[in-house]
Amino acid sequence: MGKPLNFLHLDMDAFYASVEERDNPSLKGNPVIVGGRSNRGIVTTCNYEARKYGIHSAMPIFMAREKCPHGIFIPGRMERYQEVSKQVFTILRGISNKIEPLSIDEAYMDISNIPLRPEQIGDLIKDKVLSETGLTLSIGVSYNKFLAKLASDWNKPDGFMVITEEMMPEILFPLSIKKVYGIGAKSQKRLNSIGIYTIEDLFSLEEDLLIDLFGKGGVEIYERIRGIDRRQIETTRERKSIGVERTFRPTRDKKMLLSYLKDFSYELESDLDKRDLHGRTLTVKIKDEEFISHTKSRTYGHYISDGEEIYSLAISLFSEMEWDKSLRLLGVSMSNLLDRNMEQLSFFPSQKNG
Ligand code: TTP
Ligand code: MG
Repeated sequence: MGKPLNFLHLDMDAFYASVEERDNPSLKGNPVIVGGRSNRGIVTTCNYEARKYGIHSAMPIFMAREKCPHGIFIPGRMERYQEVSKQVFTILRGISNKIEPLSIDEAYMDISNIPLRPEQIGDLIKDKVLSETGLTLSIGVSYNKFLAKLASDWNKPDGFMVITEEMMPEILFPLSIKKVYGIGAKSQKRLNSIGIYTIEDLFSLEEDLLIDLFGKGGVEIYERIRGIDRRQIETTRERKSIGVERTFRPTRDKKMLLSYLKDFSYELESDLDKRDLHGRTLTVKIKDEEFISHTKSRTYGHYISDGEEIYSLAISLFSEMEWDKSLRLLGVSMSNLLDRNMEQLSFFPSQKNG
């Protein structure tokens, strides 16, 4: 039988570009590139039409223009993508609330309690997302996280792939080593230089050699390509806090600091939205130029997730903090979290503790 196929990973296809096409159907069929406002910027993403010209994320815009002069270049509307992401996550949560969001367009779903075959679950998710948002996504199902994520990337766009224990490890052999999480561009080069290009090549390396090359990460790589991955899906309920913080050049300019605080508050709102959480305790953290940290927290009588409200509460916490040196870090976080769907009835009658 093989191990149960409890892990589903899904990822929206050419997400920002697809949202642009959906909102403006006249773009359909054209290469659409989303990215920087000027030629100096970089490509955030592009649709599959544009990928035919060799354009990809992180490529400089001027280069993309060279490759595809008739492409349609769009600066991008982050707020809109957040909004659509929220819509997608709401649909997903209607199917199962055992969800671990990974990014704006990507999540794991624990499907162990859904009494349907993986193909049926895949169709259900795809149909619902397509009918409610007009967007397509790709899905991978397997017996662990690593393989589910690899599977969702198998036949994008609108892909669906199942990797069972019986298919392992041979199914992975032809893939490039860059498909292995933890092998970035640099490591890829280093491995290429010793003649390792595919997962099959990688498979022939001893664990000790991988440890020499990648440190502790080497063990992970050794295990992953053999189908060993013990990570569980961490649904939002187990999270203790969620926050946004960033380091910057030391400054004591209050206006600037408040504008950071504002940005972080809205980012926190969107992170909470994505995970369908709200919280009762807000914390503001600062670190001064001498690396001394301070935090200030307050617990409120109601649950909060609205960016405007977070911002105004964060301002009062911040103004109560004492700091006389320049600050190099600012952060806001929410704890005492609660799943907003805690009471919501499950979509599937036989789903237990779902
Ligand atoms: P991805 O899922 O990596 O890319 P994608 O959805 O555009 O395309 P694919 O079909 O291959 O999944 O990223 C999701 C969104 O995140 C993407 O639409 C834009 C954004 N993004 C960045 O902002 N910077 C980046 O470097 C990448 C890769 C994506
Ligand atoms: Mg995507």
